[in-house]
Amino acid sequence: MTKKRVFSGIQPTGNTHIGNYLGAIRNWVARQDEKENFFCVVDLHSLTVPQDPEELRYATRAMAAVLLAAGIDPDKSTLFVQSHVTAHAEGCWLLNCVTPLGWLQRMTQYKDKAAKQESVLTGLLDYPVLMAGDILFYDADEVPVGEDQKQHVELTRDIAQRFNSLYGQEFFVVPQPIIPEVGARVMGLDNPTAKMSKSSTDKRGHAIRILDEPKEIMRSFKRAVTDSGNEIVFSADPAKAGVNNLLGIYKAVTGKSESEVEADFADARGYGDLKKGVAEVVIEMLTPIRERYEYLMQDPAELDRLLAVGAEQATAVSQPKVNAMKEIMGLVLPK
Ligand code: ATP
Ligand code: LTN
Repeated sequence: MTKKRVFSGIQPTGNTHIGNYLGAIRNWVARQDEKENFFCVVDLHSLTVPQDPEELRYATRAMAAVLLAAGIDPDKSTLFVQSHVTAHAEGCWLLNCVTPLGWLQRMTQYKDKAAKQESVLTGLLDYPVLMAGDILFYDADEVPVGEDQKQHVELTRDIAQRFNSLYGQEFFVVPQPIIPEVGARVMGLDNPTAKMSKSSTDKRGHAIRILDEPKEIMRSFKRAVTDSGNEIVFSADPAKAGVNNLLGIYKAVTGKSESEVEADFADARGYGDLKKGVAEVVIEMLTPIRERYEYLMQDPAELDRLLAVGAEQATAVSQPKVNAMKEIMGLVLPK
């Protein structure tokens, strides 16, 4: 049986956090053997909000190192940087010309991010079309992402179906979002009603970053917002969102069931013990990743070499697909 093809991406905006790890990266690593994998550091997506050029350049290599440190194996998966494969930007234009504007204006991520910008860039609105291309140019069957990206994968399906019906053939594979059962939506420690996000990590106490030192992880959990009660149980009560988030993180990290998690904290003397218990399992999970990251970042030439191999493999798949699109759409291919 041929393996299902997987595509996923992550922005090199620094500050990779446990939400990214539990919601996405960990699941990419876990299923690497069963699938044919393409993982992409989506630097072009990062440009949709203003970036410092030097920081973006650093963060792109750093993100590749984080993915390798987390267990992405270049012998099993193609790991590459989006801008190294020109088919993405080229094919995005072609998809722009079949995507109705109204579909993009309805995207919740666009509305949220646009509300935070003084001047909204065209690229921010077009972000989901670039993402659709990432997925469609590889004929990916599955797209493992956190909950917040579900709407973008659904839009990708709509764009694929529209193209297929406009040009009268099954040209694009219509992909499925794969959302994990646990860890799909880790909330901010400072505000458990908003998702943990890279762009908010400048605020102290918002996120646990993958590269945080143990002391910092413990400190951030100790500061996490909870409530004035002392009951340590899973709950849908909005007033208990902080405790629920901490228990959810513990559950995702340990793989235990909800009743096992609650049993682990049955003797806790209060939220202090809960925070310490969660911090300990997170520190244990992240320490080997941080150590491998530090090792990999000592050899940027080797990182660049791995990314060049990845770009070549990715180009071999996506450029022929974009060329075929051009042909279907009526463009003359150069001889
Ligand atoms: P930004 O805040 O800059 O938009 P982000 O934290 O959402 O960034 P992305 O690079 O956009 O990070 O997302 C990478 C992957 O991590 C995606 O699959 C996304 O769904 C997942 N992800 C992001 N935040 C969370 C979260 N809080 N919980 C679970 N998964 C998440
Ligand atoms: N928008 C995604 C990142 C992303 C992506 C993709 C994810 C860009 N292209 C293709 C899956 C497949 C995000 O995580 N914010």
